[in-house]
Amino acid sequence: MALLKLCIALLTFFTLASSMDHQIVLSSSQFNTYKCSHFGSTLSLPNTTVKSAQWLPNGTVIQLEQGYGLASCGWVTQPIKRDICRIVMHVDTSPRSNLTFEAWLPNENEWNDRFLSTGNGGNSGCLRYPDMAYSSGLAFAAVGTNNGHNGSSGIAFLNNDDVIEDFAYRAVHTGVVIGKQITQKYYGRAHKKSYYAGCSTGGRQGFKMVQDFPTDFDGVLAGCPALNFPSLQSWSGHFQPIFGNPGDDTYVPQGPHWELIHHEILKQCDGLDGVVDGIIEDTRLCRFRPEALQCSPGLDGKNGACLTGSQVGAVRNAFTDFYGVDGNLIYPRMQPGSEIMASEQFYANGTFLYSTDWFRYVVYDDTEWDPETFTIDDAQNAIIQDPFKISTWNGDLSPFEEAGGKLIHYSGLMDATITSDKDFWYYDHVSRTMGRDSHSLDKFYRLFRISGMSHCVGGDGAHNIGQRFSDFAGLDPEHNILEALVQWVEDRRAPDTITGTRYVNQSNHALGVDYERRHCRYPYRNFCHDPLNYKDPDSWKCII
Ligand SMILES: *[C@@H]1O[C@H](CO)[C@@H](O)[C@H](O)[C@H]1NC(C)=O
Ligand SMILES: *[C@@H]1O[C@H](CO)[C@@H](O)[C@H](O)[C@H]1NC(C)=O
Ligand SMILES: *[C@@H]1O[C@H](CO)[C@@H](O)[C@H](O)[C@H]1NC(C)=O
Ligand SMILES: *[C@@H]1O[C@H](CO)[C@@H](O)[C@H](O)[C@H]1NC(C)=O
Ligand SMILES: *[C@@H]1O[C@H](CO)[C@@H](O)[C@H](O)[C@H]1NC(C)=O
Ligand SMILES: *[C@@H]1O[C@H](CO)[C@@H](O)[C@H](O)[C@H]1NC(C)=O
Ligand SMILES: [Ca+2]
Repeated sequence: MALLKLCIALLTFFTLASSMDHQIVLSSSQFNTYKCSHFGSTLSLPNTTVKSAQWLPNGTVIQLEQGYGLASCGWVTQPIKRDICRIVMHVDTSPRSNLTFEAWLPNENEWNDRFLSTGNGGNSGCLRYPDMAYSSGLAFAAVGTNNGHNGSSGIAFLNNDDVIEDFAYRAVHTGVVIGKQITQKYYGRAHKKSYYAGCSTGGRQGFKMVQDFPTDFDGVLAGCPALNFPSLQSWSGHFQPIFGNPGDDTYVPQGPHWELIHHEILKQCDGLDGVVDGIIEDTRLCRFRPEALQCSPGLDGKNGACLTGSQVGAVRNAFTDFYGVDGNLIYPRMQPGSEIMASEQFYANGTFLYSTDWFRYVVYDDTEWDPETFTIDDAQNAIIQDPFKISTWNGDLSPFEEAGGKLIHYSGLMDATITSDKDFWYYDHVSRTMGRDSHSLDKFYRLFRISGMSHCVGGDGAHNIGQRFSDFAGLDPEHNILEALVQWVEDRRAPDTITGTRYVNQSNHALGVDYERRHCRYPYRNFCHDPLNYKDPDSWKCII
């Protein structure tokens, strides 16, 4: 308030001065510039140092400082979508760890009275600038952190539990605690509702907050979450022993072989939802039989027209649930439909970067650990270690429900990075743990299965649901999953479906819409009763 009074006094002074000598006029951008930098220079919060505070007009392209927008994060510049006050801070979370933390605050007269925290991805280390631009563009007061270290590598975890603790939960939670105070101080009034939006590791972070900090958010949007995190690392790594290296008889090279496999999967499963359209609506129903691709006697399959017995065996293993030393499920099978992208990511070439980092820098603190030696004993070690319960597997969400929270979980059914089977696995775990059927869970927790969506963005189907700016298809809550969450929290209207859009050309939305499809919430599945008109959303029905 004191700051506001000061600003008003200043404004009055300049207005008076200008009316006297007709020379000095303080424009609204000058006012905002002054307000933002003055706010930054007087902000005082525990463990927090302000590095910069700058008002930026809509359209500004931020040149990201190398330290924050490290090349490994993939972001060098970031255009913003409305006027903001950008505050960059350093926050000490412990003597051995710290955050880079940013708040992007819309102008006071444009702010929607909502607070929103973004999350991260992979092992990063990377403040998600595109999500900051998207949510502040939608008029949220947005915050985000670098999750306790810089860059996409996990090497900062080596011999430093404090950095792992930031990564597991503390960075997001600290950012929320500080971010809410900053929001209140900047606008002179508190936010009305608080939201979270993240995908992948960001999805896991959302669930972690729901599980452990149930009052941080009124609404949480968690996509393609990296749940059961240590076991996910093992799952990613276990493709190495399954496929081996180029030259091994189990190895399936990138290119024609995987196109053949994808084609066969569609042949066996695409029509199960009522229409052959290149999209599998319910991957659970797909029990792919790779033996259909077995080479006839005398053929070696080198041209990619068939698979050898060893290759068929490897493919069958990849599409089989992965069990551990005690017979417990470590992670469910790779999901059918995702195989082309998966082959480009990690089937092709054995080791999966992220799992190597986790075993080297967290499980063993051994920079020489060799991913080719991976066995289920390593998976067991990762399960037992589970630092700061990063597994994020608590199935009791009742504190969040009792606090009035709403949770939207979405899952891409072409996800090559984290099999979507784990989403049903977790949802069913919640159902059993809380003793609630899906009708009852619907009151606060809904899981939407987005057919034809890859990991968080992109894919072959109607994957544009407004989860990120790249996958934007309108602001109305039916087409925008973040606005659907807002409507659920604030108007108590829960989404029954989310309409996804498929564009004629995904990199050029201006070329128009190919089709829209309403995605169902689990355990409903989408079925087409009018296959000749499959592009019409009304040709589909959510059935149990
Ligand atoms: C991340 O980079 C920023 C900017 O260069 C730096 O201030 C900060 O200390 C770095 N954080 C860590 C954990 O190294
Ligand atoms: C920001 O600028 C773009 C491009 O001029 C415009 O389309 C958009 O509406 C502006 N955003 C706001 C919130 O004014
Ligand atoms: C400041 O950081 C220290 C750890 O370095 C922590 O113990 C303390 O709780 C923090 N203070 C606040 C107000 O968060
Ligand atoms: C932040 O923490 C990292 C360790 O993760 C350390 O190397 C760096 O010096 C710290 N930065 C500051 C400014 O304290
Ligand atoms: C395998 O992965 C390594 C490291 O990511 C990369 O340098 C190499 O080019 C890849 N090889 C193939 C055949 O894709
Ligand atoms: C889609 O649009 C992009 C960008 O305009 C263009 O480069 C690409 O060729 C288009 N793709 C197709 C299949 O038309
Ligand atoms: Ca289909």
